[in-house]
Amino acid sequence: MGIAFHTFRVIDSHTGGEPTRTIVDHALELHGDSIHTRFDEIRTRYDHYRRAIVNEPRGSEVMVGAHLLPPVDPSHVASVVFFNNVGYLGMCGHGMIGVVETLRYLGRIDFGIHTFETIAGVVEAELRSDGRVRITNVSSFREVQGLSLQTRSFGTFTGDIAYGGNWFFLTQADVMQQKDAPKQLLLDLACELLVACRAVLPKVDHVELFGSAFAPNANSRNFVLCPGGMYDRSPCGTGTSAKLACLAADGELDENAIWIQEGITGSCFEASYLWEDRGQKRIQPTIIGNAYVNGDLRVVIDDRDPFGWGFPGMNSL
Ligand code: PYC
Repeated sequence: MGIAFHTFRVIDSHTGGEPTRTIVDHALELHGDSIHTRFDEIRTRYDHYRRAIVNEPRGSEVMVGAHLLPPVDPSHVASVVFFNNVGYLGMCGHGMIGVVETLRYLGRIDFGIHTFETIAGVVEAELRSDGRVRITNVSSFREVQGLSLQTRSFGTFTGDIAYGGNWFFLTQADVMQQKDAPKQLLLDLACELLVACRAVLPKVDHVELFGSAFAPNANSRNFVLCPGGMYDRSPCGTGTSAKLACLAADGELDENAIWIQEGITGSCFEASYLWEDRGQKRIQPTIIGNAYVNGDLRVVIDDRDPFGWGFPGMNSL
């Protein structure tokens, strides 16, 4: 009896320590005439690709995946649909920087400005000659200011809810002042905050804890909990955008001023914003970071393998 194998190519990269695995050559049959209808098709008919590349045993809960697809509107380079161990992301800042570096590695783009369709909107990316990537993210804003949340084990925290391509609850946390605070403690705190926040606003899917920076020149250090229960190793592009929206709304950061956001592993993004609508306090954030390609792999799925398409049934927090 012949054995059937499915194969496709993925390029691995990391951005400030946070991995992105981009599927670069698969042939999904998508018929939708917008990124949203195509996304519905991916979610309902091709979810096994997500599980296969980011879930165990081939992937891990830390990994973010990206479907690199032909653009709906040919003036863009590609459509990109980001996903993780439990579902899909409207946008992903570190992931977009990884996708741009991946396209450079493949020789598919040159230095300069390129645009991409994402579920959250069109994102502009500049591949710079200094090796860094600048992305201009989707419109970002603060929705709720000064929300107090009671956690089960850590007391009450007051913070903001803001959008930066994904939804965040952002708060200062004293424990972030400890350079070596155990990651499990930060995860436990952030998970309790996410549960409390979702009881009020179920659309929030990330939590961002803040403290003072340790990296030279950085303005602040964060710890970002992602929906699948793992933390972002980078300073999180959409989380940094949400932070900028809060700073702008509070008058704490001027248009075009540079904000250096340090992540929990010490890697940094350089960020700034332009007002999109000053009255509505909506901003257009810019994030600069760099990614490195660290794998060029052919995924093999053996039809006999019960976990070839990844472990099913992992749940979001
Ligand atoms: O960089 O935007 C980001 C991100 C979202 C989830 C993980 N990274």
